Order: sequence, then structure tokens, then C-alpha cells
Amino acid sequence: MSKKIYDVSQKILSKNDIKANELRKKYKDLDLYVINMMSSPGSGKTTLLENFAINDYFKFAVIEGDLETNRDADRLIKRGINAYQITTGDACHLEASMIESAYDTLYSNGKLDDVDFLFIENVGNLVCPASYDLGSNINIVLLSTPEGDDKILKYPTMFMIADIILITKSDIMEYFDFSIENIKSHINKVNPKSKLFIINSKDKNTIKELANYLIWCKDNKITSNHNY
Ligand SMILES: Nc1nc2c(ncn2[C@@H]2O[C@H](COP(=O)(O)OP(=O)(O)OP(=O)(O)O)[C@@H](O)[C@H]2O)c(=O)[nH]1
Ligand SMILES: [Mg+2]
Repeated sequence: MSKKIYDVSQKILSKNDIKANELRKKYKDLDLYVINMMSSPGSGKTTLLENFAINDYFKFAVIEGDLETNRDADRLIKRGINAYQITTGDACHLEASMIESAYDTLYSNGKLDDVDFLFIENVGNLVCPASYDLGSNINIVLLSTPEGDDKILKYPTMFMIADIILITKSDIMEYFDFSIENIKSHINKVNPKSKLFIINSKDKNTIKELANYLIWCKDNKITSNHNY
């Protein structure tokens, strides 16, 4: 008896890609600049968004992704940011269909009015989110110094789809033998076109420099075209 083998992963990805293209159109219609933030759990994604809010560099909304709890959205709502929490249960990444319903809710509640940026904080995970296009203009991948300076080489797929690589928690770098020279050499091997920023939440200037670059990206309509 002959067996038919279906490539299921290919089918799921294609469905996601179609939805991601629909999202891209929606973002464009509202002139929203959308940034997908990805990293391991605890690298500093929400802290960075809190800092953008505290310093009021630009107007933004956030779609949060976590397995459980509304904690991250609540942190941002406390700072006056329109944030919508998706809880994925046991899914280790966000998919375009999840973003679509979050986006539609934010939109129909007027939470995207007068907003220039939409940040999507993906589920903390250095592997799965890299396979799912969410229609974003650009991707930011964060790596905090306690995680170690070998992660770009060990998890290259994630760093390959990064437009911006953020080394976070630079204030505690010295305690972890974390070498920026190693990072630069690994970026050169994996994704030399990406832009590197070294930031920490205690140094406002590092956050401001990044915020200004994001404004420049939006003004210049920088949009990446990655292979997911
Ligand atoms: N020292 C130091 N700690 C930081 C910095 N940024 C974030 N943290 C701390 O790191 C911890 C995790 O930060 P979060 O912003 O919650 O990290 P996250 O990436 O949003 O985490 P998940 O949403 O769970 O994936 C918190 O205790 C922060 O206070 C930094 O620049 N320096
Ligand atoms: Mg978070």
C-alpha cells in the first residue's frame, strides 16, 4: 500500500504567511510602524517598553504575548500605554491569526488612534517565534548579558531575522564575562546587516539613542523582507 506524506509544517506556515500579508496591509492603512520584539524570557523586553513610555519618545501601543497572566500588559497600562495581552497557553510563539484578533480589538476600541508605533512583545523564547511572520516592519532581537555572549552562534535562526540586535543589561556585563568583541564577530558571521545597540535601563542615553533610531526607521519607511 502506498503512503502519501504531507508536509504539514509547510502548510501551517503558508497559512500564517497569508495572514501576515493581510496584517501588513492593515498596518499600512493606519500608517502604523510595527516592531516584533523577540528574546529569551527575562531579557528586558517589557522593561524597555516601560522606559519608552516613561520618557515619552513617541506614541505607541503594545500587543503582549505570554503563556499565562496579564502581568506585562498591566505593567504597560500602568504607564498609560494601550496594551492588549494575548495568553497562548502552551504555544511558545505568537502567530499572525492571534495578532489579527488582538489588533482588531485594539482598533475597534480606538486604542490605535494617534499611535505611531505598534510593538509586539513575543513570547519569551529564542527559537519558535523566529518561524512566524507577524507582518511587522522590522524585528528586534534582545540578548541580555547574563545569558552569555555565545547565544548568537547557538541560536542563529533568531538572530538571522533581526534588523536590530539589542544587547541589554550592559550595566551588569562585567559580572558575566560578556564580551562585546565576541558579539560583534558573531553578528558578522550570522547577520552582518543588522544594527547593534548596547543598552541598559539605568542609562537613559542608551534608550534615547535607540528610540531616535526607531523614529528614523519609521520616517524612512524601513521595512525588512525576511525568509521565515
Ligand atoms: N540590571 C538590569 N536589569 C534589567 C534591565 N532590563 C531589565 N532588567 C530586569 O530584568 C528582569 C526581566 O525584565 P523584563 O522586562 O520583565 O523581561 P522580559 O523580556 O519582558 O521578560 P518576559 O516577558 O518574561 O519574557 C526584571 O527584573 C528587570 O528589572 C537592565 O537594563 N539592567
Ligand atoms: Mg515581558
